[in-house]
Amino acid sequence: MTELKGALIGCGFFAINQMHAWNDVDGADIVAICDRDPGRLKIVGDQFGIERRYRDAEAMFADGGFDFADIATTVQSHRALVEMAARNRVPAICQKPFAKTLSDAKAMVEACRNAGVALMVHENFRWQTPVQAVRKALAANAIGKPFWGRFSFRSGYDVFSGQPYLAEGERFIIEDLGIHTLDIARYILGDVSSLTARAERVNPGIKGEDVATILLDHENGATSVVDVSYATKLSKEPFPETLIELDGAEGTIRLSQGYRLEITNGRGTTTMDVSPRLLPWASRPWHNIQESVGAIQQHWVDQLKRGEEHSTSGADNLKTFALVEAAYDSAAQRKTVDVKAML
Ligand code: NAD
Ligand code: 89V
Repeated sequence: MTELKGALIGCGFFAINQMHAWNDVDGADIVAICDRDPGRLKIVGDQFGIERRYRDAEAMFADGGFDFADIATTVQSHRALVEMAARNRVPAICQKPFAKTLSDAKAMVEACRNAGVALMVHENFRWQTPVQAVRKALAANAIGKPFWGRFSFRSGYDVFSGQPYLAEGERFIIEDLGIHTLDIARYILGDVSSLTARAERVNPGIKGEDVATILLDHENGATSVVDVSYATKLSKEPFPETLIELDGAEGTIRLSQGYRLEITNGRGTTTMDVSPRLLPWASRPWHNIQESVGAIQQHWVDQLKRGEEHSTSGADNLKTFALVEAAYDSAAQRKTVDVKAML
């Protein structure tokens, strides 16, 4: 297989997972890295043996010599860096959240479309092994037509020590974590026509909301609830598991804590262990997320080589990002928001 050459921008907390995963991916290697912080550049460059190091992304694009850019910075720089990739005719992966606003995200999709380059959002949660197992069961018609769902992420895990910026933004859980849960809801039950949300802050030590409950009307007629919390202290901490309940005309699917999948239908009940693999470089409890990073990056390479659209292309992710904006709007105005009108 021809090796694609990649350049990674942003050598922070999460990029370490992406670099490990690039080592595992078939068909691509990282040949250059960039971070404006020299300390981070040295840590990642030394750990992964990357000689080409840049503090300025413009300088890295000017030198070229790579087939794609993997943007792993925080959201503030996403639009500028994606547009830089487009100007240089380089396909790009952009970490979630895609952009600061929906209009920025639309401009980014447009820039890449005009440049004729692929754009994928690193929205990895739909690639988690347990989520894939739920989607597979539904596709195999295990429960007939689904009419109701719940996608739930409730935790008391301290995410702030690894990612201090999460405590500082005006927006927190919907933008950072709910975005994944909303994407899973779309992936499993299809696109959303309207949405109603409530949000609140329980932890006084942070700026943004850490609890949200969102009611989704799916275009296929199903209703679902997305509920997310970082203020939920349980006897057994579930981080970072997304729990899923689906009711269909002919049965039910339950993905419960401990990666246990239960399917009930006319043939009885089957229970499966759908735990993610613990990769050699991974660590619990993050291994579920870490495995999905490898899966989405392999998908990037495979689709790029085939010249086919990615599952979480920029265009697809506009529909997830719109749910985030709609949720904030709905919670602030206490009204139902027409999501289709936003796209
Ligand atoms: P971080 O702050 O630890 O790292 C970001 C790095 O980017 C920093 O080292 C910073 O110096 C660098 N940077 C910022 N702007 C730059 C620019 N213009 N040019 C060069 N370098 C620049 O952040 P993080 O926790 O690693 O998060 C990065 C992104 O990953 C965020 O968007 C976050 O939401 C996302 N994330 C995704 C997942 C997931 O599962 N998909 C999990 C955690 C974080
Ligand atoms: O996946 C993420 O974006 C992370 C976390 C799981 C901690 O919310 O920020």
